[in-house]
Amino acid sequence: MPAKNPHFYLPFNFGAIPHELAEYGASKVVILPVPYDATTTYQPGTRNGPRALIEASRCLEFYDEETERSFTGIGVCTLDEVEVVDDAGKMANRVYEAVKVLLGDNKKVAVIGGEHSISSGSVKAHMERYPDLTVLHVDAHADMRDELAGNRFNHGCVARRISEMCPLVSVGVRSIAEEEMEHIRSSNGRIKTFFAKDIHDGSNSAWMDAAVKSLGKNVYITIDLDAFDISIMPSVGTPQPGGLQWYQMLEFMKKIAAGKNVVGFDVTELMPIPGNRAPDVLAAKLVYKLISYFFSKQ
Ligand SMILES: [Mn+2]
Repeated sequence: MPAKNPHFYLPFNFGAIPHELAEYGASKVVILPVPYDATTTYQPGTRNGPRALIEASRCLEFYDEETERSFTGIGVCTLDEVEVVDDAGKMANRVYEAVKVLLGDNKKVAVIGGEHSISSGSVKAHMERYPDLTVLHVDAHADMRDELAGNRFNHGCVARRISEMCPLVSVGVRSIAEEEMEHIRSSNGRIKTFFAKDIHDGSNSAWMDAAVKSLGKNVYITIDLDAFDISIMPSVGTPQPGGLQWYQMLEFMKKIAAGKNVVGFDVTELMPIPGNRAPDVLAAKLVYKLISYFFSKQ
C-alpha cells in the first residue's frame, strides 16, 4: 500500500491518490465534479462544493479500518469539472451526455455537485443502461414540485423529474409543500416517502428494512447533503433541522449494499462555509464510504 506523500505535493484528486493509480484507463470508478449553482433558492454557493469536497478528501487515509482495505486498490479517477452552462435543463443534459460516455466505458460513476438539479441527467444515463432502475432519493426536501420559479429543472423539482423516468423512494423528508404531498398520494405507490419524523420515532431497522425492500434490484442513489442533521451538516443551501446522523446513514447504505446492486450515485448541494471545513470532510468521507460499499466488490 502506498504511503501518503508529504502534503506539499499531494495530487489534487479525490483521495490524493498517486497519479499512476488514478488514471482513467486503469480506474473502475470515476468522480465527475459538476460545479453548477444557478437555481438555488435560499443560499448560493454550491458551485464551490466539488472543489471543497475534493480538497477535503485529500486528508482521508487510504486505509479504511471498517472494510480493512486500501482505497487506492479500487481504482478511482477524478475527472475534470463539467463545464457549466447557464440553464438547468441544458446542464442536466450535459451531465447526461458525460455520464453516458462513462457508462459506455464500463465505469462506475460518482457525481459530485453542485446543486441537486444535475442529478436527473445522471439518472437518465443510468436508466438507459438499467431499464429496471429504481432511484433512492435521500433528502430533507421532497423536491416534487412540477416547476419552481418558472423552471421545471429547478433543484426543487429534481425528484419529480426523476420520478417521471422510474420509481422513486425518498428518505429523510421533512420539508414538503401540500401540492407535493398530493402528487405523492396520487402516484399509486410509484413514489414512496420515508419521512424524517417517522425515522426519528421508529426503530432504525424497521424503516431501513422497509426502505430497502421497496427498492428494485438495480438502484441509483441521489443524496442531497441536507438529508443529514444540520448539527453535522450546516454547509447546505437550504438547511432543515431533524435529519439523519452519520452512523445512521452509513448503516442504511450498508444495508442497501448488502441487498441491492447500486449502479451509480451522486452527492449534491455541498455549500462550503468559509472557516468550517468539517462538513466538507463529512461529504468527502461519505463519497469515500459509498465507493467502498458499492464499487469495491471484486
Ligand atoms: Mn434538499
